[in-house]
Amino acid sequence: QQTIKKFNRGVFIALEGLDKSGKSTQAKLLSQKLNAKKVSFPDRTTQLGLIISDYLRGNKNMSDEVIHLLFSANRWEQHTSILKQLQDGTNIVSDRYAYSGVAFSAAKGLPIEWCKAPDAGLIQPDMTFYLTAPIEELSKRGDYGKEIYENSSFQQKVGSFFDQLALEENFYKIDALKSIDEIQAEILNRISEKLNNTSSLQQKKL
Ligand code: T5A
Ligand code: NA
Repeated sequence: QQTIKKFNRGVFIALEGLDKSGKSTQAKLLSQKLNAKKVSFPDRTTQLGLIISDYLRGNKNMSDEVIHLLFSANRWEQHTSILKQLQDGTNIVSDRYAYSGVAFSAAKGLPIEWCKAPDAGLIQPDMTFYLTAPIEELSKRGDYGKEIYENSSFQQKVGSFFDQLALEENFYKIDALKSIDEIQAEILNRISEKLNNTSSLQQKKL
């Protein structure tokens, strides 16, 4: 927190990765450590979020294009609020963000540039942590398989698109098989390392 106070706005951290890689677990811990506001995508509390949730549970059919645009719109719904909080000096931790949108829809066969387009203009996270591990290991975790995307062959494809996106700057790959505490410590170390070496935070857009 000491390190973060030197900036004129809050820090924006995103957690990304395969299903059951531990994003929500880490997002919760991290938001406590950074005294940050936690946001989650999909945000299932809005009207759009409820439709998305129905789709994920297999209760509603939609074309790949339509669900992709809804996921993006569901991020835009929160954008003004995220921007405002960052400007007010609040740190934000996001449990998934636009990279999930791209990786999941690209894995269905939609062109990657098409997938990125509706998120263009959203604020870019200062750091994105990508939790990854072999699908066979993650699929042993609690509740796996309840939603439509949670099958191994699809998750493999999603993983290969995440690997591609993770080559972008400010992405940090994390071994999701480490213990919860080890992962948390690694994330916190990376954050202090980066912020100690940064004099001002640029506000970049996707
Ligand atoms: N999606 C999402 C899109 O297609 N497009 C988009 O634009 C977006 C935003 C729902 C789906 O939507 C897709 C991606 C998803 O398929 P969701 O609501 O984030 O996304 O899904 P959830 O089911 O909530 O979350 P995940 O399934 O991805 O799980 P998490 O958050 O990665 O994992 P978590 O923390 O809940 O942990 C899972 C289990 O593992 C244990 C936990 O205790 C829990 O039981 N665990 C560990 N076990 C051992 N070692 C560790 N280090 C562990 N960390 C956690
Ligand atoms: Na989650």
